[in-house]
Amino acid sequence: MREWRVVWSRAVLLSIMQPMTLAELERKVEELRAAWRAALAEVTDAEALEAARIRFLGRKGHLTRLLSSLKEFPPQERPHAGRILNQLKREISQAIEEKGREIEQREWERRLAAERYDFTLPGKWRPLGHLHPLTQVRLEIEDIFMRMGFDVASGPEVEDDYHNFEALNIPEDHPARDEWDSFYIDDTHLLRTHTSPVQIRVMKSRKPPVRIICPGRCYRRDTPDATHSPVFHQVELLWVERGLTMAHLKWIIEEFVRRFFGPGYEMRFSADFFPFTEPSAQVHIRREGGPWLEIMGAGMVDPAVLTEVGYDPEEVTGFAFGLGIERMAMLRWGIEDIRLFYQNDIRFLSQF
Ligand code: 2NM
Repeated sequence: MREWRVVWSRAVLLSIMQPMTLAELERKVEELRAAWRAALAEVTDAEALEAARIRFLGRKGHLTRLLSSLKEFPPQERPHAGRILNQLKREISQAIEEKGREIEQREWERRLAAERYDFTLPGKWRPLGHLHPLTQVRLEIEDIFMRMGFDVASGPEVEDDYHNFEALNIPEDHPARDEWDSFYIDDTHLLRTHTSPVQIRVMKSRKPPVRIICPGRCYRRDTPDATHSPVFHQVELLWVERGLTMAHLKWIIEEFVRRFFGPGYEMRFSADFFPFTEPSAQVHIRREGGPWLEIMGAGMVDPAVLTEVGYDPEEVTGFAFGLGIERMAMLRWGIEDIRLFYQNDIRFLSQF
């Protein structure tokens, strides 16, 4: 048996579907405009606005559907049909943009009212601490010498006679021991009077070349006054290597003065005596027209000290110096009483 299939031609379809007339389109456009205005009136937030946009302008939206019927109008009616549809489309698009801005503005105002941040108010003052002036000076000195290739070494503050005195060529009953009035813990232990014992320990544990600085706390049994404190801080430097001379020592000190105090200082070495160096010197600096200021003691390490730590003084030489951190700080800032550093008076400390 033969099957029959009905084939609908475009012409037949159109005649059945009865294409829209212009008047009908105008009516629909007006209905849609009214529907849009009603929908818009209901919109109060961004989500609702987006939903309305999709309903009217989306791919399957009311207006989009009407626009796609344009092609069914005879060519002479299309311009008019297009115009009224596009007018509505423009109205809707503009309304969406305006409403969007309005919603954003209202949201901003709501947040301003609710959160009430006033960015023009002055902030709360939170004082920031800072390092103690002696710490600042110590770190700066460490930095200067580390850049020149020196290691920072440290050791015990409670020392024995041997490391604090004997190894440094200061035998018992030597009159020089009186220069370092010390705090003894028991018969053979004391609070170190300088950081030199650290250098003895380092030399005994390493082969030359040795390039170190030893910053640290030291103790001497002094009566406190403007320039003496029973607790104070030192940095000692030591360089031991083949061929070192006093000239190298002078260069290192000159370089230190330039970096710590700045340019324009004159330097003077004068003879002094320390049991652990030979020759020994004290070092002064002065600025044009200013007074000479003593900044440190220095010298070539005594052959007896080199021998004691197991080095051969025929093979290597060394130089050393010792400076007081308090003294450096007092010179830098014009502080006249060493005791100010230890009184923890914030009016003093906060100036640095
Ligand atoms: C100073 C002055 C001169 C010094 C010497 C040594 C050592 F351990 F190498 F022998 N350490 N520190 C020295 C030399 C210290 O202080 C005013």
